[in-house]
Amino acid sequence: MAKVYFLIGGNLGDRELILKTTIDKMIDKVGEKLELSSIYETEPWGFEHEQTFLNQLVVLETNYSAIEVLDRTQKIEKEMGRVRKKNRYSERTIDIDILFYNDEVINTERLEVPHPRIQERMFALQPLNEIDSDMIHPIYQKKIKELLANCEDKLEVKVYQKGPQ
Ligand code: A4P
Ligand code: MG
Repeated sequence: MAKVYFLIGGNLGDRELILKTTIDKMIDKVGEKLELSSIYETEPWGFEHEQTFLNQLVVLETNYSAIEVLDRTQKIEKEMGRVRKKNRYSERTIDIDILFYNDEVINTERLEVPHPRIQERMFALQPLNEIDSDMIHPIYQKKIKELLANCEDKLEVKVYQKGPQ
């Protein structure tokens, strides 16, 4: 059994309904729900767009390997109508990122775990901090609350709907 932390989010369409539907599909296809964070409203990181994101942390327990989990979450992104654009960072209906898979470090062409940009992003650190502030990042060997205290990202991240959902 593996404990997997996902950050999901999007800034197009009915953002709240898309989060809820995505979580239902993840529970159906990936694993059992352990925890959900509050829903956060977050300014786009890395690009400009008029519509803010809704982001949420999802923690599941799964029997699937990390790459099988990625296959399954990418299938869900497709079902949810995600259209990939050429630009590196762009607007989207839903993105499902694997932040942590147990405390494993994975570096393959398709999959990097822990997600390489957690420490630069308040929209990832704040929901992580809500759920597990003492968890140790397996590469930096620092607690989430320490990464949060050291993060210089100034983009706005606010609670949109307080959890648990
Ligand atoms: N991939 C590698 N590692 C992972 C992982 N840990 N989890 C590969 C998920 N996928 C992983 O992803 C590109 C490729 O990353 C996948 O094919 C997979 O094999 P993608 O979903 O096609 O593209 P993307 O998400 O647009 O690009 P990227 O570089 O993954 O961007 P990020 O880091 O996901 O950032 N601002 C706010 N406020 N909220 C957001 O949620 N998200 C992004 C996307 C940017 N700005 C944001 C937000
Ligand atoms: Mg992504």
